[in-house]
Amino acid sequence: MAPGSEAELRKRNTPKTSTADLKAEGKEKQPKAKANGDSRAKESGLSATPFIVLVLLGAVAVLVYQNPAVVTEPLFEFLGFDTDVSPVEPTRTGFVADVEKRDAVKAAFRHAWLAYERDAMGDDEYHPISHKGTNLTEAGGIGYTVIDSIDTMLIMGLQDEYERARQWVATKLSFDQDANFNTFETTIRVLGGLLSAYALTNDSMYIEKAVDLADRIMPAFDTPARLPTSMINLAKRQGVRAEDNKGLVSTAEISTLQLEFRYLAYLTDNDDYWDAVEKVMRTIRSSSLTTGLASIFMNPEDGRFVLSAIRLGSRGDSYYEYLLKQYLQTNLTEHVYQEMYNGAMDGVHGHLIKKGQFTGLTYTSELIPERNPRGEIQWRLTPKQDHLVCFFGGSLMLGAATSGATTQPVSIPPRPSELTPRGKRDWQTGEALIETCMQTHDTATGLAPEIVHFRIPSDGVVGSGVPQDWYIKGAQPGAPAPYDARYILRPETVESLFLAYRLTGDDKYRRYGWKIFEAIERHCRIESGGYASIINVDQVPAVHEDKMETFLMSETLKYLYLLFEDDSVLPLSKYVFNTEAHPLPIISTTRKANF
Ligand code: DMJ
Repeated sequence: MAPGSEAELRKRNTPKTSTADLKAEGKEKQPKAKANGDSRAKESGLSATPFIVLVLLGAVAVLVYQNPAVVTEPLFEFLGFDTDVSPVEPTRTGFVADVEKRDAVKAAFRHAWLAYERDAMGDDEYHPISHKGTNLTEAGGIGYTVIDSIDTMLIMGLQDEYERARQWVATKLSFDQDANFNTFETTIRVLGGLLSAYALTNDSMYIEKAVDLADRIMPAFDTPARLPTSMINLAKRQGVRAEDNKGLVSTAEISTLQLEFRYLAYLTDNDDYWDAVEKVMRTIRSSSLTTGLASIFMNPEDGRFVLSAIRLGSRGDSYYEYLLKQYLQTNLTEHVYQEMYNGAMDGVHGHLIKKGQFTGLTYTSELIPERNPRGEIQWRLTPKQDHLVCFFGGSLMLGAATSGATTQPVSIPPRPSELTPRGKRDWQTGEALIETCMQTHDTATGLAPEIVHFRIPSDGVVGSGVPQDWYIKGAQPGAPAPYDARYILRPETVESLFLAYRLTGDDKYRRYGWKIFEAIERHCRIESGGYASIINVDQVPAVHEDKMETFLMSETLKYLYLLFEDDSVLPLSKYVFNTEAHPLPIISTTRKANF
C-alpha cells in the first residue's frame, strides 16, 4: 500500500496500548482485587465490624486518590470559587466524517498546491497573483513550502502530489545554504515537517534530512546561557544574533523547538538534541517570574528575562503552547512541565484574561512595561488581542482534558467530576475564548483581522456606529486599511475549532469551521490557482496581497480537513501537533526532565 494513503494512515493509527490505556486498565483491575480481599477476610474469620470500617475507609481513600475533585470541589465551592462547567451530554466517540465538507477542503488544498507546483516548485514562498516563487534568502531555498505541505498530502491521501513532493525532497533539497535563516521558523516548518513525514511513512530519507538540518541548527545553542540565537547560518553552522532586537532572543522562539528536537533525539538515540532544548527550559524555569508569566524577550548572555511585554500573541504564544505539549509528548510523565503550565495558566487568568465591560466577551490583554516620570516601572494593561492568540481557546481545552483532569482519558466532553478545579476553569475560559474569536469574524468578509482591540471605558472610541465589543484600531471608512485589518490565511481559530470538536463532539464547531472555510473560498481564492492574503477584512470585494503563506497548506487547510474527518485519523491520544500543525507521535521514553 502506498505510504500516506488514507487506508494506510488509518492502519498506522490503529490504537496501540499507551500509558493512558494502561492506567485505565489498572483502574479497572482494582475492584477485582478488592473483591478478593473481601473474600479472604470472610475466610479468615475476622470480626466483621472493624473490618468493614477499614474496607470503607480504604475505599474512600482510593476514591479520593483517583478523583481528588470529590474533596476539592466542595472545598473550592466553600471558598467561593466557581466550579461549574457547562452541562455534559453522554460521552461521544467515533465521530463520523462529513465527507462532502472534508473533500471540499481537500479540493482547496489541491487548488493551492497545484498552483504552487506549476509556478514555483521548490521555492520557499509563493506569490499567487504574480505566479512567482521566491526564496527566503539569496543563497537558495530550503524547501519551506514543499516540506511544510507534505504531511497534509499524506493525511488527505493525495498520493500523486505526495510522490512528486517526496521526489523533490529526495533529489533537490539542500540545506547547505550560506545565509541566515530564522532558527524557530526553520525548526517548526522544515524540521517539524520532515519529522512528521517520517512519523506518517517510516521513510528513512526524512530522518537523514532531519539529522542534516538539526546538526546545522545545533550551533545556535552555543551562547553563554545556551539560549539559541534567533538566526542560524546553515552552511557555516554558526548562530547569528538578530540585529533588530539588540541580540536578545524571543521567548516563544527559544521555547518552541522542544517537540521537534526531542522527537529527533528519540528516533536517533542522540541525546544531544534533547539536552540542548531541555537546557533552555531549565533556564526559563530558573529565571521565571513569580506570576508564572513570561516576558517576550530573554538575554542569551545571562539567561534572564528582559523587561518587555507579556502577552499570548507574537513572541509569547507558543511558549504557553509548548509547556503543555512537552507534557503531552512524553505521555503526561514529565511533571515539571505540568507544573510550569499550571503556574502559567494561573498567571494568565490572574493578569491577562478579561471580560468586556459592555458585552461580557472573554478576551486576553497584554501587559506593557512603562516608566513613570519618577523612573519606576508600571505595567499598562492593553486590551489588544492578536489573531495568533486564537490558538489559546483550544489549547486551554486540551490542557483541561489532560493536565487538568482527574482521570485519563476523560469523557467527550469531560464530565465535571473528571476535571480538577483548575481544569474546569481552563475549560470554561477555552470555550469562551473560542466564542470571542468567532465574534472577531463578524466582518464584511467573515474573516478575522490580524489584531483586534476590545472596548474599555477609557479607550476614547467615540462617534456614531461605535462597536460595543471590539474594533480594528485605525480603521476609518474611506481611509487606507491599517496593518491590523489584514487576514493572512492564519490557522489559529480553526486550530482551536478542531481541538474543541475532538474534545466535545459539539457540531457547532464544525459549523463555525465551515463558515470560515466558505469565507476563505469567497475572498482569498485566486481563480488561476492558489489563495492570497487580503488587506482589509472589512472590504468587499477583497483586495489581495500577493502572498500565500506556507501555513495555509500546513495548518489552516489541515485543521479544517481534520475537523471534518473522522476522529480515528490522528487521535489526540496518540499525537501531539507541533505549532505548525505537524503531528508527532506521543512517545514512551524513560528519559525524564532533568531539572
Ligand atoms: C505559524 O507559523 C505557527 O503557528 C506559529 O507558532 C505562529 N503562527 C504561525 C501561523 O499563524
